[in-house]
Amino acid sequence: MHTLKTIESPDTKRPGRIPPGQRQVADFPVLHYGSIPRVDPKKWTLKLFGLVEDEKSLSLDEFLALPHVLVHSDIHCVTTWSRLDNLWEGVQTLALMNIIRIMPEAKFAIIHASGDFTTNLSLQDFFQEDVLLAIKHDGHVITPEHGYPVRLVVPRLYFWKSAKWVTGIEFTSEDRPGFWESHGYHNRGDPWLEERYS
Ligand SMILES: Nc1nc2c(c(=O)[nH]1)N[C@H]1C(S)=C(S)[C@@H](COP(=O)(O)O)O[C@H]1N2
Ligand SMILES: [Mo]
Repeated sequence: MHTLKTIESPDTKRPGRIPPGQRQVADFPVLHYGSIPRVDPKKWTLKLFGLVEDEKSLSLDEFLALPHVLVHSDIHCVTTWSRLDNLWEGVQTLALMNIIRIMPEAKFAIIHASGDFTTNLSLQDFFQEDVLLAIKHDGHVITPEHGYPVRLVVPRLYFWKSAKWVTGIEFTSEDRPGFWESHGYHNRGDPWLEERYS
């Protein structure tokens, strides 16, 4: 069998893995604003747009043809639950660099998801090696409530940055607060610094 490369998110190697103010859970809570979209995989596209040389719209088949990796990471939700040892499969955001040319003026990625949800990341945070567009969690296709068909996973920031039901990535020169960031959440969200609210 073909073995995928596994990337260890650096937080999994900390001697104490639970950030301040968090508690460990064994289950996998479901949290989001609005209702769970029913995404038709045949119609799903990933749009890469904004400050790129050629905007692209990938079908699910085209997206799945990109190289896959595994990422071992911890989840820290701002509502204080942490879920350790998650194994994600998907496409590293770094792999997008091979299919688009991002303009030098671009400094931020705005992640777009079903139902007009957005979240913002600096390109520095977006292009860490443990950040991926995930299709599987712990060996199973991601369920509709957790973001089927494709969700972002940003292991080193609070989980609200990990947009479910991703539909596009926009590259911008100016930062633009996303949904939760406009509703009082911190602009960056580092759990080790307790960047919870702004
Ligand atoms: N599209 C979308 N993605 C989202 C959200 C949302 O409201 N819409 N909520 C975020 C928040 S606040 C959290 S805590 C996590 C929860 O992910 P889970 O339901 O898989 O645990 O999803 C994040 N991704
Ligand atoms: Mo959240």
